[in-house]
Amino acid sequence: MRLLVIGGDGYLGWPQAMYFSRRGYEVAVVDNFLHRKLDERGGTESLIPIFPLDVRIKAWKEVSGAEIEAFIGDVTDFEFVSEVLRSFRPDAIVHYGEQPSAPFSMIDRDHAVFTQMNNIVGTLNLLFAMKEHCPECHLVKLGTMGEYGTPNIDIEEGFIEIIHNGRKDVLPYPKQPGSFYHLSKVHDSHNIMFACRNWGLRATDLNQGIVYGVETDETALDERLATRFDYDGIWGTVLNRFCVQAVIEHPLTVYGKGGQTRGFLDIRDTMRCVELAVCNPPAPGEYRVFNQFTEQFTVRQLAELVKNAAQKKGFAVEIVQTEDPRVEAQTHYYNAKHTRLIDLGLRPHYLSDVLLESILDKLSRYRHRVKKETIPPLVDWRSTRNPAGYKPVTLPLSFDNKAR
Ligand code: USQ
Repeated sequence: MRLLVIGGDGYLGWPQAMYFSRRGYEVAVVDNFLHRKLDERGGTESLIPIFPLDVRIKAWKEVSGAEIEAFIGDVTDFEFVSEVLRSFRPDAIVHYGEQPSAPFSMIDRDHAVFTQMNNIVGTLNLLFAMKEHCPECHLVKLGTMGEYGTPNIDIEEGFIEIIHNGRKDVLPYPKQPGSFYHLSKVHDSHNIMFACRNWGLRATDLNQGIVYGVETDETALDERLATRFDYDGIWGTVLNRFCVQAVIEHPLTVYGKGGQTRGFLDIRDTMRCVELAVCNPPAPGEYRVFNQFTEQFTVRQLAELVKNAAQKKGFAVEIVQTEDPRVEAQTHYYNAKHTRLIDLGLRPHYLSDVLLESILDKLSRYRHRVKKETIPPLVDWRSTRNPAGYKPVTLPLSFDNKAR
């Protein structure tokens, strides 16, 4: 099977490409190095050193004997996407290639516009290119649990049955996202659903929760295969941030009351969930949604778990309640369904003390690389002013097309 991973240089995309390659798929990756570029511009950096894509691909060949092809370019460029699909002819496309950060999208107008243009135009181009060059191909698109927000009722997997004035229908679940980034994923979902209905394309929208973890079976094979690990106030997600904070004995930054509840999953389960989606494609014309997470936690629960694991390792860790920079419910009802991937065969890796301790062990080897000044959350959801001199972004960013 020919599989294209868009965003194949990223935190999830790179391990996903190796995961499929190891299992006999013919894999190609697409990337424009957006995250590496934005790191350079913003002074952020992966905690774990990451090697240039060409070095990664060579190392993978050495270690596994398998080839991964690379297409360097931007999916907001329609000619480029068309050419990739025309020449590679994928059976499935795994689309990770978007700007992934909510705080980034809330910096100011520039960053909101950049996020939505980059994400929505990229996905729309892909849909048109699929229609033209590979209409049978299965699109597996990374969406987010954040599309739903935090409603005061159970969250279903994509659709909800509604009875209104005596009539019944199954309709898309209401979307109440909490940032311009999460909104970009909502808009993508609508465009993908429309393309399936209108053109008979097939797609799986994976509404993924917050991923944590440093290692997969493949990244662990060689240090040149490591994936990125972000911990700063823009790119780092909550549990990964807490783990890095713990190993430098920085107080754990719980925003507000810490009752914010979200779905979480281990990075190794992301790999498997995407494989399950790819191996069980929907029918032509079908648009389906899987809620991709394995457990729910509040932010405070996570802070307590990290604190306990860190204390066992001898780190002196405190939890501080800082002012919440986001506009979000700090305590709320949350019960999201997530059975469809389990039904397909997912066996989750649940969060445990042992796992947390092994993550802390690994991270502590790199703690000298932490840039403490990047940890505080500087982006204020209530303000439309760029708070800390983040450089303006415009599309398209100019990229040198080297596999750096
Ligand atoms: N939070 C803290 N302290 C921190 C960082 C975050 O209390 O130091 C809180 C936030 O206020 C929020 C929650 O933790 O309530 C989650 O924040 P996050 O930064 O870990 O995650 P989020 O911004 O929602 O976005 C991340 C990924 C995104 C993905 C999404 C899945 O960046 O790409 O789509 O998780 S989900 O959250 O399910 O929508």
